[in-house]
Amino acid sequence: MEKGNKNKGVQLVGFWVSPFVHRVKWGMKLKGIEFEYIEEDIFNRSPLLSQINPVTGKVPVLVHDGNPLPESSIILEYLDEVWSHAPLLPIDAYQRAQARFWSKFADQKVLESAYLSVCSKGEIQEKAVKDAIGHLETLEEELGGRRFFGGDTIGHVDLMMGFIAYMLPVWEEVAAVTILDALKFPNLAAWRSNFVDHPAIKGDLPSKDEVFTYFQWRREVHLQRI
Ligand SMILES: N[C@@H](CCC(=O)N[C@@H](CS)C(=O)NCC(=O)O)C(=O)O
Repeated sequence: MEKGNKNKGVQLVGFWVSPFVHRVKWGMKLKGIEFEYIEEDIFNRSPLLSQINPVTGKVPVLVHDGNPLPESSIILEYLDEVWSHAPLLPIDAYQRAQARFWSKFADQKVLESAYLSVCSKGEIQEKAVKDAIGHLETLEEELGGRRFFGGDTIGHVDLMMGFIAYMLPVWEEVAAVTILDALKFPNLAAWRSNFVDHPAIKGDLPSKDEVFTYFQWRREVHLQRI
């Protein structure tokens, strides 16, 4: 391994439709980090994944210089520390802490309720949709008229929210619900266009038809278990 070249020995183990994996891919593209992508079958875990992420067995896992690191938000922070150019998190400590707060909000509140609306029906689905809309109201206010949550450029919070831009519309279609109504959420609707039109994002989105088919199947599997 060549010393001093941070781009040597960078691998990302992922799954094509995972919103968590896309966050990391986009972060690496924004920073211009070269990496080898290794597709994993999450339904039939490979010995490699069991070896590099024995604790949760989930993707993404970044492998840098032979060192594995799971968890999308932690990987994004690691990218910022090792490849400090084009920072994803603000430099100011308070703003950085604020960004971490919103990233956690995206992960724990928005994503969970939005995904539950895909995997449920009846009252549970109604509540999930209501919760997701409530969380978007909070985000709409937080974003205001800014281009991105990161200001003029895509940052950590935008990457963590990225699923809203490209996956939520498909989830809404699969579940026959409306969560991000562009008339009700003009700031988020503008952000969504800015995000998906960004060169680092645009070229790295799975096809809508394939995403639709995948989540339609996921929905059926979940509904059969209820
Ligand atoms: N909190 C994790 C979530 C990762 C996650 O849930 N990954 C899914 C793919 S979308 C996975 O690997 N699932 C396989 C499993 O649960 O065994 C992160 O942000 O990286």
